[in-house]
Amino acid sequence: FQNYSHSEISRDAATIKNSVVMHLTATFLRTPANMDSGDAYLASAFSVRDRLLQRWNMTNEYHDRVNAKRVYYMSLEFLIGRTFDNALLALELRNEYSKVLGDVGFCLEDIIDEERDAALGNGGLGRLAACYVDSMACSDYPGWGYGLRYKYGMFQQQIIDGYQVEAPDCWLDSPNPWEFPRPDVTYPVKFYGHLVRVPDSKHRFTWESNVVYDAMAFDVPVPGYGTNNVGNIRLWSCKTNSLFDLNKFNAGDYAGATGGQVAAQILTDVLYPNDNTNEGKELRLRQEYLFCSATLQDIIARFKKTGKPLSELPDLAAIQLNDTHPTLGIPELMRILLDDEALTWDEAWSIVTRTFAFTNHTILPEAMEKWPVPMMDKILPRHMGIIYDINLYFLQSVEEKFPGDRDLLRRISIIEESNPQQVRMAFLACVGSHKVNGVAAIHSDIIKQSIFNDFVTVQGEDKFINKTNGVSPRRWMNGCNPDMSALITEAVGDRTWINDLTKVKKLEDHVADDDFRARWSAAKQKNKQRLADYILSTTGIKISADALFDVQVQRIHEYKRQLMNIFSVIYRYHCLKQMTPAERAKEISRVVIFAGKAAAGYWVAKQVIKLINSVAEVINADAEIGDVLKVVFIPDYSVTAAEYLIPASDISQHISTAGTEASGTSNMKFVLNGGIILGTVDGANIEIGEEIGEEQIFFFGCLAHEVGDFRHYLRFHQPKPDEALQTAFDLIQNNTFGDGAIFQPLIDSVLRGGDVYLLSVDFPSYIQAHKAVEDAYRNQEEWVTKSILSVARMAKFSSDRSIQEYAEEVWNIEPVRVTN
Ligand code: 26V
Repeated sequence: FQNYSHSEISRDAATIKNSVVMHLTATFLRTPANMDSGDAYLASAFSVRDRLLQRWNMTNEYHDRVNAKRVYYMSLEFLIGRTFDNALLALELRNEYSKVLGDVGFCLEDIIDEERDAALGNGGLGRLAACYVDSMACSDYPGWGYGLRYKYGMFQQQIIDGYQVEAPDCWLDSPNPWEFPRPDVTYPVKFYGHLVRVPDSKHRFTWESNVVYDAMAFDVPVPGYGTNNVGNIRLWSCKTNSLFDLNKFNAGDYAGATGGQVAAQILTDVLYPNDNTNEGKELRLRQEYLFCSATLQDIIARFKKTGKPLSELPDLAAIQLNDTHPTLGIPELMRILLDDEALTWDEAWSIVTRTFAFTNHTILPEAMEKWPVPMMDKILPRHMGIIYDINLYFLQSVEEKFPGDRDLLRRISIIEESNPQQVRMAFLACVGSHKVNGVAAIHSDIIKQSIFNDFVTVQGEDKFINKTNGVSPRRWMNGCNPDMSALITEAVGDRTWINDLTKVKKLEDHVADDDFRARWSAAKQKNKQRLADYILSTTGIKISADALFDVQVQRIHEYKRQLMNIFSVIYRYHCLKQMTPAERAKEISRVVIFAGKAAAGYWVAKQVIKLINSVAEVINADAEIGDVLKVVFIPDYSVTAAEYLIPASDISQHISTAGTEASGTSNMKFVLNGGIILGTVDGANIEIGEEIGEEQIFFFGCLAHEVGDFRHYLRFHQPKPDEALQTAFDLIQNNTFGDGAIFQPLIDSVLRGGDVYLLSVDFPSYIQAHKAVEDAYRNQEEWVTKSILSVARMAKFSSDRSIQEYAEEVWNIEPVRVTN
């Protein structure tokens, strides 16, 4: 193997064909004569992965050789979606594979459709992680994602009788071409047990326990577009071999012998599908620790290969915590440095705080992670001790700066003095990190004024920064919207905009070009027809692609206010019914599209889904209304469904109560695909408005700083719904959409529950905003102008920009161009 080199596999049709046939016959024991489209997908995917593997080896070898500083993005969620098409585009082999597959009678689109989503995430936070590793790969940053390989990802949503029903996501039932098992990369992870102090040491313990699990690595390649760089997401799976009980087996107790295996597997069996609520389940804590321990052991093992002293770890590794879920990485690194490496506390703490940084993604109180001290102490006795010490030294430093302020110490302590005591994970993450960031400007301001207010006082303002989210132009423009992308390529002159989105500015030069505008509209129209077909095939509902497509797709949550949206649909239905046929004929036809999952235990959210489906059923069957108004709930929202939906929207709704949506990322995706936002002054909507200009966005509703007063007022006063909202309530209550009683709790959440999300406050301006949208849509010429100008001004929202900011201001890493 002396002359082994990474020379590229040839890209001609014959080579591609040979490699597909080789995999078909040798990997899957099929022949060209008996293959179906599933076989064709697998064989093609494996042949593409050969190429990725080659670049992947080259990347890692190169980074090792030059001792590149790496960033590790630790996240319990990676919402990846499909990989095949993404990889074909990255390798610029899409046309070649299309031709080769076409020659044997397959259509590439159908083959692509054979792949199942990797849905290892709930929503925004998990998808952001996937966009960020994509950007690292494309921008040549040496970066890895670390996560868990759940056997069951995000549940599949079925709609039965209008209700959500959950089914398991068995995504690993068929072979997964996009993962490489690494049995050689396996680490033991301990739980429970007891501590023995190492004699004559202050901070050094031996942790003894018989409960040891093995975490084994699976690597998922992240193809970089326009570069040899291939990133990696390393996912841990709980392995079971060491738990096989030979004594029981020899005694004939076969089931008992593998009992340990069953218990071990559970740790990585299932993704917690609970977006934004912390349940405090013991299994979740064990899952988080398995993840953190395996990841930190792996990072240290890689660092040690450099032969450098551990004091230099922060020079070669940066670790980003994606929310508090991986926060145990902080005490875990302390444990390794103190107990295994025998460093002093101060040495260890300096290394830890220079290595970690932390991103906060929500301020909803119910999402804040807290763990009962007794639970933590039982499962992770060593870490509990380390957390106590971290807290002790931290509080001592606070006391030194602000002597005698007992209330400050109580407020800022990592340990909450409740019964039982709780570990506040956000505070632990903050104390153990050198930078803390929010995900949009407004959100980063809010966290400084609320949850981290005392920390700003104690640790200084500079530690708290903003990194506005972004999304990958590869998947969310070039991949999902080929026709619009071709127009951008034409305007820019080449395809470089895909890795440098500042170039879309060039579109402004074409905004007055009639031919260009016509093709821009035609691209949108084609996407709308594609979505109409998709809706017909998934729901049986026939819609007209000539209607205005009004889309709200995201997790179902009270703060996102899908309820306000459906109330407005009901009001609109009422208005249409009052009109004469001649009047109705003058109205803008509209299709209101919803999709999204509710957490399995979130009853109110599930009732909202039922209400949407009940309203849809009545309106869609009303012959008098016809195409003027249609309502669709698309089941089982996913990354792949989003790739159909987003390019097809005319307007999309991002209507959270001001101050509650940290950023939102689909808002960026819709506008990047020429859609217009109807939204509140919240999250990244605000910055999108600043970039594209207020004429290009429809804002409504109260402002974040007004929310407190309204809520306070509504705690003591019944809300007064305006006529429109009252009309919607009346229609529901007089059984227009089936038994109104089942929806009374939703109405009561407004009328009797304090209207926490301020539906009654924002409804009048919401209805006004809808009118403004319709008026604007009537003028199609102006609408197209808005659409083109919006895309032209959206460069800021590429995740490449976000990642560059993190790299320069948080991680202190530089791009490394991988060469042979
Ligand atoms: C919390 C928990 C609690 C424990 C169980 C599992 C679980 C999963 C997720 C969460 C909180 C997720 C917070 C979140 O997803 N935030 C969203 O992050 C997006 C990316 O920054 C942002 O665009 C959204 O506005 C924000 O809601």
